[in-house]
Amino acid sequence: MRTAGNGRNEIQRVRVIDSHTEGEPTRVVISGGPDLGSGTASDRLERFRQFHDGFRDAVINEPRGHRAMVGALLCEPHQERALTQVIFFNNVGWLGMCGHGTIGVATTLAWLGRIEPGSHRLETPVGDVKIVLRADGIVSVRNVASYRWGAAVAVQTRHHGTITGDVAWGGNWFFLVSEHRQRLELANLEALTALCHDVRSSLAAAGITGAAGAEIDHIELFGDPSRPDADSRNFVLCPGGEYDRSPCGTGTSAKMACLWADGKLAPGATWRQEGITGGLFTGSFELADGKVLPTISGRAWVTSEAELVLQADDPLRQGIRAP
Ligand code: PYC
Repeated sequence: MRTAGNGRNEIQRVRVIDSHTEGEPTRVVISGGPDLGSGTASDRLERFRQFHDGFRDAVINEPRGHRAMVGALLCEPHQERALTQVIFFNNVGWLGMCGHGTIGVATTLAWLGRIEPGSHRLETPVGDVKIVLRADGIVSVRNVASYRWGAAVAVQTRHHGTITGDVAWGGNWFFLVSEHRQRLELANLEALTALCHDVRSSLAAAGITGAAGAEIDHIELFGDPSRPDADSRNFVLCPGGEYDRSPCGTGTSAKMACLWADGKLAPGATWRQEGITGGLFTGSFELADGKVLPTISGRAWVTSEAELVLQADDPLRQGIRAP
């Protein structure tokens, strides 16, 4: 960490680049982050979790960030063939993978002149992903293998009756619901958020999980698209209680795994997922070992370059921790 000061008020400076991917913000830490030692991305994530949770709060939460922001910490890769390691984090914890965040990282590295159009490999705590940066700025992400874990799982919720959905992995755990009787519009944000919270807590109370007891911490609702070039529109509630402004890369991966399992989408066919703010991800997949290998494409735009300042005597040096 880069620090400077007079000892009484030591200053930590963290250089970040912010972008949004189809509406959803990513804050890439370029320098000033914690030293997480060496090893794989999951080794480093463990150290991040154990010893540097305050850094996560300082970078993401107010007053330097906001609840919807996703952070990306870049680390030296473990394998020679990889470009970088990336650990994604949010207002309450960590993400296994993040589709919109990966597009944000690629766009940020291109902005810095660190990558050229072409293909690059990134290491994440849940596996390697491949990115292809095109000359027009579109980034494709070949995500980790995705699969449906539970089909038509019914959960008795506290306030919304029985809700049925699929449990699927797309780099994070999702509960995907098509029958929800809600309008998928931002004007209906409060009701959508309340429903998703209810579903999430009801899944946990009922002991419905992903593989190995993993918590299902993303709830994804589907409805008809509003744009003519999309197949579907979604609303995704993220673990920290904020909604994804983008169509959610890992959620779109989970969706394609379910569509394939239902015989509704074939390898190589295109799925165009609209997000709740109107952005679009284009997806397709190949099959490998009975699992879906999704590719998601979208665009990010850099919104700011900044240096965060963390002063030792600032009572909010570590931000306002999410409740
Ligand atoms: O794009 O995968 C995604 C994502 C996960 C949480 C927010 N965005």
